[in-house]
Amino acid sequence: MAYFANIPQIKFEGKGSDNPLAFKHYDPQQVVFGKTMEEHLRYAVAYWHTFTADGTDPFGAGTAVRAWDSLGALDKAKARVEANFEFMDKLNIPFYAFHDRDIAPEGATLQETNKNLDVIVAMLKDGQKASGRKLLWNTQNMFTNPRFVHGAGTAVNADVYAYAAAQVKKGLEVGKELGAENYVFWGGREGYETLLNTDMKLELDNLARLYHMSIAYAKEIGFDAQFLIEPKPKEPTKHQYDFDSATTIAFLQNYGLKEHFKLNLEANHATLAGHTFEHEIRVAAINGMLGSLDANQGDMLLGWDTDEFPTDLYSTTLTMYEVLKAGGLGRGGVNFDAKVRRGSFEVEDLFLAHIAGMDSFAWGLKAAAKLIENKVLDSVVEDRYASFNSGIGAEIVSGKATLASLEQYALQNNPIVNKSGRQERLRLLLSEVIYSV
Ligand code: XUL
Ligand code: CO
Repeated sequence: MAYFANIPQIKFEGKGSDNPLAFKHYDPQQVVFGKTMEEHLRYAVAYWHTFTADGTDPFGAGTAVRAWDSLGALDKAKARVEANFEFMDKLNIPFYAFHDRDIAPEGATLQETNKNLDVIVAMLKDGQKASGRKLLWNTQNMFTNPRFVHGAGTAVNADVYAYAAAQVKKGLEVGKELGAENYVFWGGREGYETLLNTDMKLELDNLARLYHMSIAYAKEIGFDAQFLIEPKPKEPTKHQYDFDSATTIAFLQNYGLKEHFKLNLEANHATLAGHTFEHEIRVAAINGMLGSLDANQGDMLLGWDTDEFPTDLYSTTLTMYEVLKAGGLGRGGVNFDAKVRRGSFEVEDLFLAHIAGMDSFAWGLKAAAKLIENKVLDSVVEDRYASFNSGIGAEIVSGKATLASLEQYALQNNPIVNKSGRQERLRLLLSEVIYSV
């Protein structure tokens, strides 16, 4: 069955086109900064937002109108698999990503749940083979079911912890079966509400134990995906343990896990943590931990994870600037962890939203390449730190300087002369580059 029969194949038509169902910037084969756009961006569809979610919010029922709405649970899951590959083909998106519970319904027991999963995974495997589309990553949903009310890998109840471990084990097997490039851990309930009833140390130790067991099992079954942790500071719990890049890296280092993981960074999670997306990417990159991106954006006027499709060109440009500077995404990609607004309930909106995100990131990629090729920011940064290239600065950087030698220098160096950072000028230059590509 064709689920999107009214939607044409989405093609690149260029900047002059006024066809809403066409790309104006994303030209997969166009070479930018030494690689095709397709190779740089490695776009992925987020299964949960695109095929599973229906627009339900805390105040109202779902609004989405989908061809599979009236089907029973397992038939619905099967229809979504077909829709997934048709959707990826129409938009020419190479990857997809899912949680276990997005793709198949839970049964009455873990055995039944795993059986449902097996049926759908077999279908996904066939779909991947027939289409050449691939799995960017899979993960386990250990936050929706009420059993995870007090956590999963940080559960207060050992029975829940054991269940979570079983779910991760199955997730790793599914990832191997489908050749996932990465395997994600996002700690939806790995945090706490109040210290009055929480043993933080035990929870963190247990979380690290779960990760060590996962590494061991992946090795045992020969699943060689890159493991990723996705930081988020809050929501659903008040204090999430993987708060941001820096906190997560420190956790991984403390528990001897750093070499086994990289980070999956999400724009709206960064802003919830009080950071920009580019800050999170820079922190990961300078620590050798940049893995993959969940592309979306928040809303300046709302304080929660709104997961909007990314259309802010300043953000997509600065994001791709960080990615290019870091040497690319490697096995990672740009996964649209984004949902259409509740009012955008038609199937066509799913396409329009992905086109908006894909064009905005392609635009950002072109602008970022130009920023680097024209040394727009590099020359400013080089000049700003030039005092560390010679004289006393070179002595500091080489490690020769001591407190005594620096004191001797400071005592006779009067007055100190500083230069302007020229931030406003740079912001305008950035705008000029974005609108020139
Ligand atoms: C939640 C979120 C998750 C992860 C995967 O905010 O981003 O969907 O991407 O569990
Ligand atoms: Co995400």
